[in-house]
Amino acid sequence: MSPSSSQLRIGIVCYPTFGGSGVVATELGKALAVQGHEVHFITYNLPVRLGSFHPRVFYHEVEVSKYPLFEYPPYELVLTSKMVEVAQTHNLNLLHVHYAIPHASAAVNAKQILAEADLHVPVVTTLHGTDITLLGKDPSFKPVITHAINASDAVTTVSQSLKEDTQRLFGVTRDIDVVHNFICPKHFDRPADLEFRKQLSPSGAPILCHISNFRPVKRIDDVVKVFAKVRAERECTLLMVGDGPERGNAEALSRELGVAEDVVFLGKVKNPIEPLLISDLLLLPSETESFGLVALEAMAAGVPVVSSNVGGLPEVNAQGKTGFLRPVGDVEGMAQDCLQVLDDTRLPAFRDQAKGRSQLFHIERILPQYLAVYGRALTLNPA
Ligand code: GMT
Repeated sequence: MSPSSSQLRIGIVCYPTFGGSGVVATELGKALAVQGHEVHFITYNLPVRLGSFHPRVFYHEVEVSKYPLFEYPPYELVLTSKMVEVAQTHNLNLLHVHYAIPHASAAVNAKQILAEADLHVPVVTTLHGTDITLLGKDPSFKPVITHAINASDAVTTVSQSLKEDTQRLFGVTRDIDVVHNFICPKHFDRPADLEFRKQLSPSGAPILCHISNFRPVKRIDDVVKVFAKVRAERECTLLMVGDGPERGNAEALSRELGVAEDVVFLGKVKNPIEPLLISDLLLLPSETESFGLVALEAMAAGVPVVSSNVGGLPEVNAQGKTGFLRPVGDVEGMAQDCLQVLDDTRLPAFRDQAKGRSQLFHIERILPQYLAVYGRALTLNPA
């Protein structure tokens, strides 16, 4: 039986942190294992969403030595060696790497080393966004990212918009498959923690929520400014979930704008579903967003989204149905949109439409698309 038609042994490389790319990679790996494939995560820390034991899932830690000569520890090289070792030991059929730098470039190097030992392991690269839209603008990475994209056996992007950005910024002409990010609806099938909601909003006033890594690209100041305008019109609470470099500024701004009493900074949480289940609206005014996984997660929790209209967000958030979209920085417009969504007579329809649309991104629709990409990469590289 050819590997493309049987159960596969797949190496998955991702960032193990809270970011969307790591979440997508981890949930994909778990879903592949449920289908009977063997999945080997290769990364420097246990992925946050991996959690407890899953049958057919293995974790291989990449440890960089602290040799004093290394002012900059060579993580990419150690990762490459680890991929080679895991591929040889577990007879991997395929490497699926998430994020171009350094994962895709390490993988194409590993593939070459393995080929010298007559082991043919195709590389599937999934581009997630900042690897293209932010790092792609940095000339110091460009040759390496371009090579990694061209030398991969298959490349996927998480939105049509990111595919176009990749072609434009890197002059890439090769085939790229768009495979949208996904949700596992069963994760959302649980009751909201009403005690938690009551603590945040004792009067029952709406809760607006923002979840991110608080990096400049998320425009955290806009979140606070939009909230201040909405708060001037009606009682509400802002729940800020996550942490990062912009948190201090956002805390200061909420004091400056006189809304600090109604803003709760929760910090990092392992899983955003709990705060989403007690929220009425997600605010995502990002500067760029290749997909906006958190917007999809909000929708799956029945929470409408007010977002910017950049990147892949229009592929997720449907104008006037699951929420609204505005140009980056349109704080006034976003505040108006929030008030419309939160209108008691309209909110239930927005909630239903958000949940309904999220089903288009059901893992059961997306997983076969990845398997089709794997199948093609394997056909190009017969063992
Ligand atoms: O948003 C971030 O800064 C994290 C980053 C990541 O690498 O995890 O997110 C990117 O990948 C996500 C998963 O595919 C996408 O949903 C996010 O839109 C994308 N972030 C940006 O494009 C800014």
